[in-house]
Amino acid sequence: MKFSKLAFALTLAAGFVASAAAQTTMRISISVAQNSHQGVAIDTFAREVEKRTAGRYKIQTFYSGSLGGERESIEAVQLGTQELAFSSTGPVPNFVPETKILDVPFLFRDKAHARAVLDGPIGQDLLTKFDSKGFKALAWAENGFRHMTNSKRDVKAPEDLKGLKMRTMENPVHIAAYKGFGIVTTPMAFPEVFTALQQGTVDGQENPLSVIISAKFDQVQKHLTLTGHVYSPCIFVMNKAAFDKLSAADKQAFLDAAKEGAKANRARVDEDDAKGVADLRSKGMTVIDNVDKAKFVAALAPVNAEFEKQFGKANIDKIRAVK
Ligand code: EAX
Repeated sequence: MKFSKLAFALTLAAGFVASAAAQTTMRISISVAQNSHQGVAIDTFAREVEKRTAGRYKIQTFYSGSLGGERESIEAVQLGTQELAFSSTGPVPNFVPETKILDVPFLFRDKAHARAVLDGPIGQDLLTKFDSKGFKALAWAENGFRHMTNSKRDVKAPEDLKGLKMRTMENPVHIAAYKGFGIVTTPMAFPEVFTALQQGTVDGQENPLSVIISAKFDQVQKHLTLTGHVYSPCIFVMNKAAFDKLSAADKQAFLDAAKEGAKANRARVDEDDAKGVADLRSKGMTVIDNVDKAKFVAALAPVNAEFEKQFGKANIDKIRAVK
């Protein structure tokens, strides 16, 4: 009797320990809808973390800015009130200034170039810059090449952008660049953008096809131009202390899960880019898909000269030179 009681108590205790471990829950959020390139990223990440840690870690996923916009989530991760976030680099320079260079317009030739830079020494070195700011940056992922939409007119040449009131991300590089086009810039968190477009607070916004589609901006924007004016990276960030607490094997599991998330995310961006224009046309948008890119590049020459001064021409050239 005594023995079985002890055995029972031990079983209970073991069960308690096991279930306590299984109950380590962490949160990750995105500002866009679940049915998106970012939803795929965090859903894959959550599944992979659970699988790779045998269920000891559970990742709760939050979508559509339900825990706040990107700046707020990154802030929460830095403070440790939220363990993880997946975000575009839009608000990231406010926390890790070294990442600013990635948002320079017309820096990347195409997605393959951007991915090679982010996955190569330059991108991997940038990930380490998060450490001293209270973050562990797990992996780069992707938002995609950004394009302009508005409710006023077809934008066929850079002059057509002059005077358009556009929502921008809370990113100093974007704001400076779009002012260079003559755009009236209105920085705003993403969760407010749909309503701002609907109510005419702003005329337009710019985002990759993946975001335009998942946010249903076609319902409130008529004109889309494939300017591809800037590549928008995304990143998995984790609270540094929360990461440091993991065992070595679990750290690796989180890093690998983020890589899997990034892979699924990039594949979805490719899919959205392939189908996006036809999809948005079928929903009534006018799509200008044949702009003279060189004219847009030329319009930003003075701003780009500023960026070269600010970030170092050598650093910009080093990124451009990656094959
Ligand atoms: O990360 O704020 C933005 O325009 C971002 O591209 C969007 O939230 C997806």
